[in-house]
Amino acid sequence: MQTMQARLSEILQEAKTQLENSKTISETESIRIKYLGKKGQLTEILRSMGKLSPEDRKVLGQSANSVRKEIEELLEKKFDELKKIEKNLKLKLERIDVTEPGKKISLGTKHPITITIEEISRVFMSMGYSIAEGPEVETVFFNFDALNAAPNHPSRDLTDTFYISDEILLRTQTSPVQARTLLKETPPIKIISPGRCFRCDTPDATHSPMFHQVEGLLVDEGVSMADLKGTLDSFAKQLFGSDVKTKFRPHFFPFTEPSAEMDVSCFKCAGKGCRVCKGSGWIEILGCGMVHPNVLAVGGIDTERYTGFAFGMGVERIAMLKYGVEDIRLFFENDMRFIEQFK
Ligand code: 2NM
Repeated sequence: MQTMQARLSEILQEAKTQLENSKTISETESIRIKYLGKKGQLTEILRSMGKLSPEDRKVLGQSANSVRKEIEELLEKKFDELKKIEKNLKLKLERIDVTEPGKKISLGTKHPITITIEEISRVFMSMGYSIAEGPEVETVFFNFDALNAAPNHPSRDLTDTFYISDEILLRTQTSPVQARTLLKETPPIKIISPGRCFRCDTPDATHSPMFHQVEGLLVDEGVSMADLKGTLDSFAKQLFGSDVKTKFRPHFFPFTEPSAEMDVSCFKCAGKGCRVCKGSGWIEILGCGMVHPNVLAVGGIDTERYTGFAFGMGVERIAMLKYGVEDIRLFFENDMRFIEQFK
């Protein structure tokens, strides 16, 4: 009984000294466990009191409880103190020096393909065309069937088109946007559809499996090939310079009849013949034609009342010609030294 009392004051003294010297929360926690934990020194004493007489148990119990209370209070004080120190340290470490000069925000530049799409779009918007958009993942129906491409048309081949499934593919041109518009709207229709297209091509200087197109469609009463020629000649003059000439050569597309390709006189050498026009004085820039009645009919358009023209051009090709870029792959390497030259 006497020794247990002595042991209690010893424990209190020891705990006090250790807590005074404790410098961290985890160290303090070990002290707590050492004295008050399940197998702690004080806990042991409280447990062993069962063997004492009731009178002794009462006296010792009171002292043991007051020692426990005191240790608990010291622990709480210590934990509070250490938490405050840790918090201050954290605040000090995380302090922001608001007087430091800010980080420079570097502005990006528009991609040359974006610039070219915007230039082409601006010309057609000035003529009253609106911009239509549609999905890059398309149905075989809108990409081919609705555009009068025969089931055996070579462009439908698995080696030319990226199929997702039998019915779903990556659009090979933006004309499905126009097929969708024909179904949705009634004439007069006057739209262009800029956007990304996909074809299975091995990349080289002039081919990329991902590229961009701007296509256009106009449907109204009394639209003729003369309207097509006037529109596209005006477009060429606005994009390449008012002194370029245009010429139309017969061609074939499934979705137009008759179809043509349009050349512009070389804006580099004014038609004399140079590297850009490969000596011919002319540069091919787009395909066009009068919309095939089958295409109008699928779109629910009355082919007795309405006619239309359509055209399509490759954006990369036009950007390469305009900016003198000799390799299409440069557009997609994302090398800022290249991209930044088109500010
Ligand atoms: C071209 C060339 C000629 C074209 C046709 C249509 C539609 F949907 F109206 F039938 N959209 N685009 C077209 C016509 C596209 O690209 C070389």
